[in-house]
Amino acid sequence: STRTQSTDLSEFQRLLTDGKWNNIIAVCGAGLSAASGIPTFRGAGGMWRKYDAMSLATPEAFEENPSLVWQFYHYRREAARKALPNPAHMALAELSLPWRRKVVAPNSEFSIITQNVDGLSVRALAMTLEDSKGNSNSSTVNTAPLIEMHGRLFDVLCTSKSCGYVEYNTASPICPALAAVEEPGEDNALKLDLDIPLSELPRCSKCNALARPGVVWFGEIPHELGRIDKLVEAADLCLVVGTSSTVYPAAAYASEVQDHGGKVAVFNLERSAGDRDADFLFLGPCEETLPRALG
Ligand code: BJW
Ligand code: ZN
Repeated sequence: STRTQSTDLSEFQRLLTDGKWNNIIAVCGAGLSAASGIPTFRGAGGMWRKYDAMSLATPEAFEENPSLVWQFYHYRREAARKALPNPAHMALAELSLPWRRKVVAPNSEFSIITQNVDGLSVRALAMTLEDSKGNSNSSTVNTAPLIEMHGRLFDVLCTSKSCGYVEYNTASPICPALAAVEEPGEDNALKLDLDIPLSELPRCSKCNALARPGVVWFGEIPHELGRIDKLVEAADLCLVVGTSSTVYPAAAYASEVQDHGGKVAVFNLERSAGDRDADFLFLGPCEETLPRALG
């Protein structure tokens, strides 16, 4: 094809405000939270060198060694608790406000579909709403939808099928035994070597069965796929932010948008899967490029 690719941020900004977009979606990944100090899985700044995160993020790993997997998620929960939203989260949160969108991308709807489980996009939205209280003359604001398709680090899920209770729990540590997990050293190498008995791991507060992190592991079905499919089908502009675009189904959304005639803008520190076909490619830290693009 003769698709041409632009790397011009101000051209993108002009196109955004020319009012021709009806439905904008942002498909986000770990790179969005990198500047908040949360390690990515793959690519530049990717961590978990000692432990292969991919081999810990499976139902099989949890079945085999729940103590190991809980230590990993304890570490992840601590990192997310200490982190703050960065300018890229804030830029997306601002675009979620109707009066902001009126200026930046007139007449459009907007939704955020994030693969991240750290909760930083939700916190950014709450902060933005708090900041802009004076701007709104009603007490409730219809912010754009925000879908956390791979779940949340602070959801704790009962493993008993007959119970299935989900609790939102930000306690640190989530159970006394996990207090003994060491902080990672200089090299960020995790030491996940405690052998915690099942009875001392997090338990369901309803039925006392073993609990697990409320995240979506490989082979499990991501959340709200029906709602996401509708948003992807309707999208005429897809912002792909800080994802390696290697994990499905999220990795397919951008090309689905292009297949029905929409445009794609990729914001990534480095080259990533599918970016050859992007209509816009903004290489660099998204905490710098995204606020400029949406500014
Ligand atoms: C920066 C930056 C800065 C750095 N600024 N950028 C073919 C089709 C469909 C499915 C499959 C398929 N083949 C295999 C599958 C199954 C599988 C899959 O995709 N496997 C692949 C490895 C091939 N998928 C699944 O199992 C999914 N479920 C599923 O398919 O169900 C069946 C079904 C679905 C739909 C319809 C019908 C059936 C579930 C996937 C669950 C993924 N879970 C994890 C763990 C979550 C919990 C946890 O966090 O611990 O999710 S894995 C991990 O990868 C995590 C992430 O959300 C996900 C994506 O990673 P992400 O966000 O892209 O991060 P990175 O690290 O890869 O990339 C970061 C990027 O940022 C890099 O590019 C950097 O350059 C960049 N960056 N700093 C901008 N400052
Ligand atoms: Zn239960």
